[in-house]
Amino acid sequence: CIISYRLIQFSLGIQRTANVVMADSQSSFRPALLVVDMQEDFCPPSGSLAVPLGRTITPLINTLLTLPPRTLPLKIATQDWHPPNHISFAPNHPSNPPPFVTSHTITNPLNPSQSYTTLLWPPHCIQSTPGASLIPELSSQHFTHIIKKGLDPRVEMYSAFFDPFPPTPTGERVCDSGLAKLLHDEKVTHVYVVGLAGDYCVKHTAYDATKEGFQTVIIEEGTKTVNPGGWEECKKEMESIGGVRVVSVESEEVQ
Ligand code: VGL
Ligand code: ZN
Repeated sequence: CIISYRLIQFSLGIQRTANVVMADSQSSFRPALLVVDMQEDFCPPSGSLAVPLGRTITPLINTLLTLPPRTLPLKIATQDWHPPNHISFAPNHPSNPPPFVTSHTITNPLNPSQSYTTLLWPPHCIQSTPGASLIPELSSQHFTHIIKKGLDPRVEMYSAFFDPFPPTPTGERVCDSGLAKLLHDEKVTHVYVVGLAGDYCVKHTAYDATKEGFQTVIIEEGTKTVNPGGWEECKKEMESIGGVRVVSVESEEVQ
């Protein structure tokens, strides 16, 4: 089909980028694929926080996962991995009616003067439950690393890198998944992000990837959003404010 044809073109684009950039001794190209939160609870039909059409991106992700290590050396899965008392779960705030509609203020455990208001969600991806497992149709045998996120009950963690609060002056953070260190240690230059959900965890993961200095690309057909109507706006924000490139494998090759 046209999508898989374009995807192969896209993959060849990654290879071509590698060849071109490596020929230029000034720079290098070492890509990593981040597959964000492809978990049962984020997928229809039975996920507690199912993203519309969430399962349908799996074939495209599996095609990327079968690229050989010399083309794509790092293939990293992330898993939202919450304790039952996590702050983002609506029922943990009984004064609020569930879910989505209500918001809650989260305060920085390391600096009580910092706080922000955010959404609450149905309980999802509770550690070691079936809902937290990666969906079985994902070719998980190809992952080189699996990173867990959202373990601290006190803070939200959409990004696979860090909680949303800035580090303290001494560099302390509430949560650090170790992903930044892994990518820096591996001398990664480019990060390709796919998975769920485009308007939450994929977006915040991509923002942190750019802040960490990686050339960051979201593959549009490799993600789905909680709010499909907001995707065009979301893309504009990510590109203009976040420095993230959003590419469509249907219409564009990596260059
Ligand atoms: C996510 C809401 C809550 C996500 C995680 O993976 O996008 N969304 N927790
Ligand atoms: Zn979550």
